[in-house]
Amino acid sequence: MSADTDLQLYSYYRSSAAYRVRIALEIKQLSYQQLPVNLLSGEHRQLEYLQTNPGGLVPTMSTAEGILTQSLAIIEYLEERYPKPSLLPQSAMDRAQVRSIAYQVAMDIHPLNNPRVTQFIEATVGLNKEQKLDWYHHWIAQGFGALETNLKVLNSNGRYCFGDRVTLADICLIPQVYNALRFDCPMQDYPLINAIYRHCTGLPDFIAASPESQPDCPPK
Ligand SMILES: N[C@@H](CCC(=O)N[C@@H](CS)C(=O)NCC(=O)O)C(=O)O
Repeated sequence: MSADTDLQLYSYYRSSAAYRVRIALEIKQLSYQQLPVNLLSGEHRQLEYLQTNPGGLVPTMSTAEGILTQSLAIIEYLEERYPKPSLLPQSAMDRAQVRSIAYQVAMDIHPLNNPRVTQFIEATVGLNKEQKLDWYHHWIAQGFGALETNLKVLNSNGRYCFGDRVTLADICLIPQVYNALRFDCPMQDYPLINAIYRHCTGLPDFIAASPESQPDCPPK
C-alpha cells in the first residue's frame, strides 16, 4: 500500500456504498485510515457526523484537499488523482458503457433499498417485515433482470462486467449482490451476475474490502 496519501474513510462495514470505495482504494493500493460510523446505532444522524456529511449517509472521505461525499464522486476523484490502475476502459464509448452499469446499480437499484427508505415506508405505510422484504426483492428483481440482459449485450465474460479486468461496474455490482444475498433475494435468474460475483469476491482486493474484513465487523 502506498503511504503518501492523507485519506480517511468514514465507513460502515455493511454499507454497500462504502464497500465500493474500499474496493477502489484496494485496487489503487492507497493506504487510508478507516473511521467507522455505526449505522445501526444511528451515529450517522448525530450532529458530529452531520457536520461532515449533511446528508447523514456513509461513505464520506476526508482528503488533504477537502471532504468528499457520494461514493461515485469519491471513486472518480481517486481515479483522477491516482490514475493507475485505471477503473475505466480506454475509449469514450467503453467508459460510458461501464458507467451505465455502475449507475444502474448505484442510482436505480441501491437508493430503493437503503435503510432510511425502507424504515420510512415501514413507519408511514405500516408495512410489516415480510412486506418490507417483498419491496426489497421486487426492486432487486427489476434491477438485476435488466442488468443481466445488459451484461449479455455487452458480452461480459462472466468474470468481469466489462472487458477483462475490474472496472467501476464490478465495484458497484459486487456490494449490491452481497446485499441481495444478505436479504435472501432469489438469484437463480442471473447466471452472469452470479458468475461475476463468484469470480470477483475471490480476488484479494475484494476480499480486503469485504464487510467481513473490516475493523467494525462484529466477531462471529
Ligand atoms: N448515493 C450515496 C448513497 C450513500 C448511502 O445510501 N449510504 C447508506 C449505506 S449504503 C447509508 O448511509 N444509509 C443510512 C440510512 O439509510 O439511514 C453514495 O453513493 O454515497
